[in-house]
Amino acid sequence: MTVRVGVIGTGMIGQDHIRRLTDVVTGAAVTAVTDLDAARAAEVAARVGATVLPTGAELIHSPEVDAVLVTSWGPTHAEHVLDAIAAGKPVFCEKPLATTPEDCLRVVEAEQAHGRRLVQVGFMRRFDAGYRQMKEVLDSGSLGAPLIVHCAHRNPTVPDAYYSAMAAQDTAVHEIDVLRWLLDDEIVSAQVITPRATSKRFAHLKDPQIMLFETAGGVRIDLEVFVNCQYGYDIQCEAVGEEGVVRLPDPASVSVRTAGRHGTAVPQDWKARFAAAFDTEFREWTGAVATGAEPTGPSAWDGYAATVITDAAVRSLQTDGAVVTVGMKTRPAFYGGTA
Ligand code: NAD
Ligand code: ISE
Repeated sequence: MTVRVGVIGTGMIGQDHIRRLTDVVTGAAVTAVTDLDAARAAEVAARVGATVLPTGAELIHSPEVDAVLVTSWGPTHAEHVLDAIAAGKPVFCEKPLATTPEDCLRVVEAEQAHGRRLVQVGFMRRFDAGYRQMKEVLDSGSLGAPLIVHCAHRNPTVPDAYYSAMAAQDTAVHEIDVLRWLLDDEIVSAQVITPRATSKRFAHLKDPQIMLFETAGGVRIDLEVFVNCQYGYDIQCEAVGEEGVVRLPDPASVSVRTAGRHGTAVPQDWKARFAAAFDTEFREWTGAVATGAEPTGPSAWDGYAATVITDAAVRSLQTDGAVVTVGMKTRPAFYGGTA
């Protein structure tokens, strides 16, 4: 069966996922698109032979659409995801699931009322080969209990519209999700402290930021978010256990020796760094949809958890580094597991 996907939002990542669904993933086709910018939607639709529909609601309810991909702006996500649940259609929503915990909970409640999982949230790091290898090692117990995790999330630069709270909301949110999954543990507090700011940023921005998280099990996490590091897109993660350390591998890259130096390339953006993870994410999602199975990737609950933890980090940033307790609801049995 070919899964017919309708895409809401044909901007940067929408176009990348449309290319992926068309050229990389087998068993899927993009049959309908919509965008507030009708000209952009028409141009993208023409590339893949899709129909342009005027609104997200019409796309979701179209008989040409089996499953929905939401790649519009964050504040519009909840409305489209709720509409897809009401239509009983599987929906893949790029992060964030919603921009407020309340809207995330509306999705969680609607999905439970529907009775089976329909929602997957676009936290693609869970599909990255390196993070999956790290999880295997941690789950095997060979390192004993994890104690500390050191992380860094560095971008070469960000646009002028990026503001300080986005370091948590847009950037660290990926570590927040992947660390809950890696450790199978919940984050219970957040603290954000700011060293001297780099001169290579817009004046309004606090960059870099150091984020400290604690889990229910007592693991301490430190995360450097530095979005104007200049040299590349660099993701680091090292978990320290009682009996050893596991480290995220750098992406495979040839090593070059020339002019008295020895080095390897650093990716320049997240699209290149996580290209294979995005491919796997969509292969697995469309594979589940094709067989009528529930999605196994990040759930609506994971989307809720990420937004609540992100909010705690933003509150800490806004209160000069206070330690903020994460006020998360109890996880419903519907979503299984602990984190
Ligand atoms: P973008 O601005 O390039 O594209 C968004 C598009 O959605 C625009 O064309 C806009 O006109 C359209 N749009 C907005 N609201 C709409 C609505 N209600 N109906 C129809 N069209 C609508 O943004 P982007 O960079 O592609 O980001 C989109 C989403 O993807 C964001 O939520 C962002 O956080 C997420 N994202 C995720 C990753 C990742 O690594 N997983 C990376 C980048 C972006
Ligand atoms: C961007 O929005 C993403 O989602 C990327 O994956 C992330 O690494 C980057 O820092 C964000 O700005």
